[in-house]
Amino acid sequence: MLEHCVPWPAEAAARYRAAGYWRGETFGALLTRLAAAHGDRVAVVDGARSWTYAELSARASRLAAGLRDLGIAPRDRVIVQLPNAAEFLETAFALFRLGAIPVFTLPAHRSSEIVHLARHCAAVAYVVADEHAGFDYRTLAREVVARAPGVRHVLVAGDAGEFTPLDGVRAPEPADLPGADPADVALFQLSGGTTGTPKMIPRTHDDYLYSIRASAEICGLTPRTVYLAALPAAHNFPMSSPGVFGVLHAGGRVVMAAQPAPSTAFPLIEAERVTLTALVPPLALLWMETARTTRHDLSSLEVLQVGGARLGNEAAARVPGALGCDLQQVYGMAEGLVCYTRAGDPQEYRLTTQGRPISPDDEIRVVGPDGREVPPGAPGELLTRGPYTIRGYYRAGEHNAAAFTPDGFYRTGDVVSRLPSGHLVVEGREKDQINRGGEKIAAEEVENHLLAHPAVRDAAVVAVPDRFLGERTCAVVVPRAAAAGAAAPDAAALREHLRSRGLAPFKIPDRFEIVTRFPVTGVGKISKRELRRALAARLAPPT
Ligand code: J2J
Repeated sequence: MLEHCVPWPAEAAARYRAAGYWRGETFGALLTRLAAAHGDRVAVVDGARSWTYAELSARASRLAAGLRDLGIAPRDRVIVQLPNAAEFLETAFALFRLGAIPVFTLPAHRSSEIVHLARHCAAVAYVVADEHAGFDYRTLAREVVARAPGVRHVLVAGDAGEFTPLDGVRAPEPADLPGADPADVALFQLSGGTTGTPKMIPRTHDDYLYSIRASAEICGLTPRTVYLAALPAAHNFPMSSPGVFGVLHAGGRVVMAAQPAPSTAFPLIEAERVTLTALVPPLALLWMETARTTRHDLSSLEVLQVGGARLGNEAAARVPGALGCDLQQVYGMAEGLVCYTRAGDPQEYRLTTQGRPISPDDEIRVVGPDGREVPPGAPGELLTRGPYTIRGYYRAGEHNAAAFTPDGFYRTGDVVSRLPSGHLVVEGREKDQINRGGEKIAAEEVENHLLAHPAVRDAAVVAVPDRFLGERTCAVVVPRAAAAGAAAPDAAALREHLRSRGLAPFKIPDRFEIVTRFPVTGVGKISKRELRRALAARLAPPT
């Protein structure tokens, strides 16, 4: 396995192979197999473009050969920051075929995240679109290459400016490519995180393909499936649960939506006869609201998956009536474990639980503060290990010691209760993270950026309840004592400060509260619990 990654113990790996979970196939080989089986079928639709499986495979090989000619080698890390477009799949499979390792970042990430990641994994290349959603990624790329000089190539889909156009990289002919070891890292996902910097999640061909194959089966995907990629395809949910890769695995069709708003998604559902898509709860609410008055025909939609944050029971019950399709709840994490409600589950479970794990070999422990398992049905922290859950983050020895138990269970930081049927209900969270409608924000990361402001003495970032997003972010800031006559910072100044530091826009707090001191616990630490309670009482809309 790639250096600085934590492999599964040999005994566990042997067990997962013997059970048939890890099959020794790579993503590159998978696409070859798919092209042979479904060559003339359409794999991906993006606006006016559509590529068959044979075309996608040929393009991926030609791009892989071109990347190799640029000097990109097996195991090199390549930061990929592409919106939902056909090139997303082409680039991913080109890197898989070459044995280079994509680091999938979100279109919303900015220099703070990209520079950190590029340095942390010594990335040699960065792949972006020219523009997306009003943002020019070439500007970002200029900053990235200046601050992370190891990035030798910037490849741009579209108008490349001074950089290398992706279109010019493809070799005229596919070539023999080195390929990859199925037990090695195929790609990096990013952790929602709880620490000062985003953590990188190494996923192997073996483990990720198992989760994709099993997800496709649980979700009943077939070559008839038409999947709308509405959430950013780089995120683990629309990538693998079963997501774009699961749909390709089943021989289905992926329809790329540039953004998830109903104004973009509804016409695509109608035109492409979409059968399946995945959303986070706030978007599901928006879609339900918009569907009331839409003139678009959504009748092809069979299943709406909702996950990434807790969908309220009341909203869950409204999905079938509002959108004319079944609801599937998905509770997953880029670190591994994914739970689904199943079509055959009793209705009550489909509406009120977040499903049960993919694999019979997903080990689940629900523990109290003392680390001992709580009685069935009682809430506790979820710990898990299994055939597609990582044993450690990339280059994160110290953090790994806290994030995993000595016997390899991942501490999810989620508070769940487990029903006798094995279904999990997500009750809350212990980790210091804000889940802003499915977008994860590590409090410490934003706090560190705030502390870098010269007029800030202390800062705490906490969640406040929000009817639409579930949670919004509030930064509570203690200014330095009227520092030599300098004005105390206000919300606008702090917002601008965070923006200028290149923080992804979704991490910039919705609200700032300037206070003179924090509530402290008995041992003198900030009591975030107290802060949350005080803010919730003051800010929450009356229910
Ligand atoms: C409550 N909290 C949830 C749910 C995730 C499928 C689906 C989602 C993700 C994802 C994913 C939740 N109800 N239904 O990777 O493959 C919160 C939990 C969890 C964290 C993981 C997938 N579904 N969550 O959201 O890595 O707190 O993955 O630990 O972004 O989201 O976030 P992330």
